Amino acid sequence: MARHLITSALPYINGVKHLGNLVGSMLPADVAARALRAQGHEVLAICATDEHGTPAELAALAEGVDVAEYCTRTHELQRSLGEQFGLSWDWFGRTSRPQNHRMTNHFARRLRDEGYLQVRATQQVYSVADGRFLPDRYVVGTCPNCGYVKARGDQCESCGKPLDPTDLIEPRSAVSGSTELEVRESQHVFLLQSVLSDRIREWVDSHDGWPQLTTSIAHKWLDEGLEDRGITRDLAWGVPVDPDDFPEAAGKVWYVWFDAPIGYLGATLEWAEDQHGEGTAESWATFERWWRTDRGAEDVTYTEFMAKDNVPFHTLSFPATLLGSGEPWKLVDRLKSFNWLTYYGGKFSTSDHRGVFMSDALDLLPADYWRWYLMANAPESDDSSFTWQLFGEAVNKDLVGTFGNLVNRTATQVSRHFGEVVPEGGEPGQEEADLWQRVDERLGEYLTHLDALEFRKATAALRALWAEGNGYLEVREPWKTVKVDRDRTACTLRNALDLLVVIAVASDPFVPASTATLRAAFPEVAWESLPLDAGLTTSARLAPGAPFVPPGLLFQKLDADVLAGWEQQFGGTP
Ligand code: B3M
Ligand code: ZN
Repeated sequence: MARHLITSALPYINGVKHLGNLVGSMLPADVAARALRAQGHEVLAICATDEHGTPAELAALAEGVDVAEYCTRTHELQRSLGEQFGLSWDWFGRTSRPQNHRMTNHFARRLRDEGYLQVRATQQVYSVADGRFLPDRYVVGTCPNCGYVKARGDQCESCGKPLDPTDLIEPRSAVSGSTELEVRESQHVFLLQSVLSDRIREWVDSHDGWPQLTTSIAHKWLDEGLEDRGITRDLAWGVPVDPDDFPEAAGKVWYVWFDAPIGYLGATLEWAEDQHGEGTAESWATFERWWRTDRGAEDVTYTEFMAKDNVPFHTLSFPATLLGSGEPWKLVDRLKSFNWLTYYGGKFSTSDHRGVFMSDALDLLPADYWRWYLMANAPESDDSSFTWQLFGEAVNKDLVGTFGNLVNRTATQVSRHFGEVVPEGGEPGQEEADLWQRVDERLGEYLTHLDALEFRKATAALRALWAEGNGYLEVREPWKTVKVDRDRTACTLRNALDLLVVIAVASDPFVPASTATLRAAFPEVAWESLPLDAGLTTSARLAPGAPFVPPGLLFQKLDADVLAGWEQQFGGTP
C-alpha cells in the first residue's frame, strides 16, 4: 500500500465555479484520489477556497458586503456544490483560517532566517479616488508583453506573464475605474527568487516524468530569469504580516500567491486538528506525517492538479518557499496541468453569463453526466471546447448507449428469466474465456492510463470495457438461448453479472453515484475485498443464487430538442 497526497489548485472564493474550473483541477484530482483509494492506497485529498487577494475583495465590494462574511458564505456554497459533484476531499479548507495564517508566517520567518527575504522600498500604484493602494488585480490595463487590454496587475491572462501593476499601460482602478492614479513609495518584503533560481531549475529538471505542458512552462520562466518578487501587499484582507517578524511591513498582508499554495499545508493542518484537536502534539505529528520528509512523509507521493496558468507559481515561487525554508518539506512529485476548457471556443464568463456553472449543471442533470463528459473530453494535450452537441453525444453514446444499456439488458434478462438472483447452472465455454481475456486486456489498459494520469485514454479504455459486455451479450444472445438451453443462458447471464461487478469497481473514479447504484444491486458482495487491480476479474465472481436487485435505468437519453434548448439558455454557439 502506497501513500498519496493529492491537492487541487484552490478555487478562488468569488462565486460559483464553472465547468472549466472543475475539469482544470478539482475533478481530475478527485478521479485520481478515488482511483488510488480503490487500489487500496492511503490517500489524503486536500482542497480549499483561496480567499485572499482581489477576487475576494472585488466580489464582496460588488455585493456591498464585508469580505470576511462574503467568504464564509461563498466557501459554504462551493463546499456544498463540490460535495454534490462527488468531490471526495478528505478536507475542503479555507486559506483564511488560523492554520494557514500560522503556516504562512512560519515560512516567512524561515525564509527570513535563511536569508531569502529582503525589505525593499517599492513604487506602488495609489488611487486618489479610492484612497488606497491598488496592488495586483486591483489595477487593470494593457499588457506590456502582448498588448492584451484587460491585463490584470499580477498576471496577464492572455500571455500568462507575471506582471506588476506599474508595468501596465493605461492603468485604471478595478475598484472604481478611476484613472487618477499615482505611484507612491511603500516598503515591501521580497522573496529572492533570483538567488534560488539554480536550486529551482535543478529541482524542476529532477522530474523527468512531468507532462510536456508542465515542464515547458517552468523552463520558459526559468530561462527568462527568475525575478525577486514582492510577497507583501498594502491591503487589509489577507494573512497579516506579523509586525514582530517584519516591523517595516507592519499593517500589510502577505501576497495571495504567497499564502495560497501554503494553503495546501494549512488545510492539511485543519484536517489534522479536526481529527486530533487544535494545537495538540498528535495533530501536528499527523500533519507532519504528510508534509515533512524527515517525519513520515518521505514515502509520500505528492501529486498536484491545476490549470496551466497556475504552473508558474507551483514550479517556481511555491518550491522557492519550501526549498528556501531550509526545512525538509514535501515538494510535488507529479504535477498534472491542464489546458483550457472553452465554451464554444470562448471563455466561460460569469459576468456575460456564458457557459455552464456548477450550480447550473446540477440543476439540469446529476453530477455523473458532467463528470463523464468532462473527463472524457479533458483539455489534456490541448484546449477543448464544450458544446452541447459533444455533451449530448458523450451522454447518449457512452453512458446511455454503452454503460447503461449493458446494465439494463443484463438486469432485464436476469429478472425476467431467473428472478432476482444470480442464475445457477451451465459451464463457461470458449466465449467466456474470450470475454475474460478481453476484459483483462481492457482493465490492464485502464489501470495503466489511470496510473499515468492520462484521463482521456483512461475513459476510452473504460468505455471499451463496458463495450466488451455488450459484445458478449450480442454473441451469446441470452434472449434467444433461454428458449432452448436454460443452463447455457444462466451461464451467460452469470458472467454478464460478474462483469457488472468489475465495472462497478472500475467505473467509480469517474461516475461514483452510478456505481453506487450498481453496487446496491449486489447486496452480498464484499466490495472492500475487491481492489481496483488486475486481480479484479478473478476475485469478482458472484455466488450462484446470491441476490441480485435490478438497479433500474442508470441514465436518461438526452433528446436533441432538450440540448438545443440548453444551447439557447446558456449562450451557446457564438
Ligand atoms: N486560486 C486558481 C486560479 O488561478 C487559484 C489557484 C491557487 S492554488 C494554490 O484561478
Ligand atoms: Zn500579455
